[in-house]
Amino acid sequence: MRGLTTFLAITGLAFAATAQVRITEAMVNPPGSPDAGREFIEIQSCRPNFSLQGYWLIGIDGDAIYNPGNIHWAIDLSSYSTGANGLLLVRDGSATLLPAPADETTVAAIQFAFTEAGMGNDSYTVALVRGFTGQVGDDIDADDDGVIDNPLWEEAVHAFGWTDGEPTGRQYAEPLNGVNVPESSRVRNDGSIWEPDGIIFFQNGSWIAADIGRASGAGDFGPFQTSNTNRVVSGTLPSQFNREVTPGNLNPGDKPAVEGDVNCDRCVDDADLLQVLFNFGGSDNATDVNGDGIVDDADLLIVLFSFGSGC
Ligand SMILES: [Ca+2]
Ligand SMILES: [Ca+2]
Ligand SMILES: [Ca+2]
Ligand SMILES: [Ca+2]
Repeated sequence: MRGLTTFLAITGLAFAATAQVRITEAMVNPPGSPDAGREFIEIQSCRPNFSLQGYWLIGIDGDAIYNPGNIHWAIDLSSYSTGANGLLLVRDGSATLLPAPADETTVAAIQFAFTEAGMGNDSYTVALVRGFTGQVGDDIDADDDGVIDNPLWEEAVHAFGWTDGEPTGRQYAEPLNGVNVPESSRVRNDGSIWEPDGIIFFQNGSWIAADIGRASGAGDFGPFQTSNTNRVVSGTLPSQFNREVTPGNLNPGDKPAVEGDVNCDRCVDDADLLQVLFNFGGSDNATDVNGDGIVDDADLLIVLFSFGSGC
């Protein structure tokens, strides 16, 4: 009976799309200036050393003076793979942000990756997409109403965004499978709106978007910490989290990538096995563990050899 129950429970999961890569942390507006050279975006894959062929990070302007929907910058991640812990840290400079990234993390240091002035500190969206077909300066929102009318990607994977309190400010993260940080949660006592400097996503589904300052004794390159007051929290933050910003390191409470983990719960068990079996002979991207375009016995063997890992 237990087998049948498990089978039925898994059947529902087997067809749920599971993103293999997520944005895990970003700092758009570091304390002090200039921003450029000290910003970062961190992403994590469910499985280690994951090829990012076809993945792009893009910045989307939301402020009226910059044309809402304008592609501000676009980074092709195709030549990168995540590290053994699943992390890729995208940096716009080579000077290390503290704490230093883990040895297992892949670091992509690209000068002016987010433009020479850095990511916008106003109404702004950052998205992770697959199959980006546009270029910098293209407009995904011709009439600036906040609704995407010109999608330039095959698949929207994850995103975050916010507005800065101006009525014409736009954000695009929710239709990109991401999070718009609500403006109603960011009202100061005097009625003005504060914009987050960064966001941290945790594997338990919670996230925090907050102002970011220097930790005690920190210089321009960190360590940084999230504000105690200007912060928006969704869900229950992990008990291990103590306000730290951790570019290129696992977020507190999070687990590293696990070989053979198909459904992204950082544990290889019968759920992963069944997902491979249900997709056997197909080309489901999430289930194609070795990335050769087909779900077959090679993928099955990887899952079997990893059975129990991370659990
Ligand atoms: Ca910035
Ligand atoms: Ca526009
Ligand atoms: Ca799993
Ligand atoms: Ca395969």
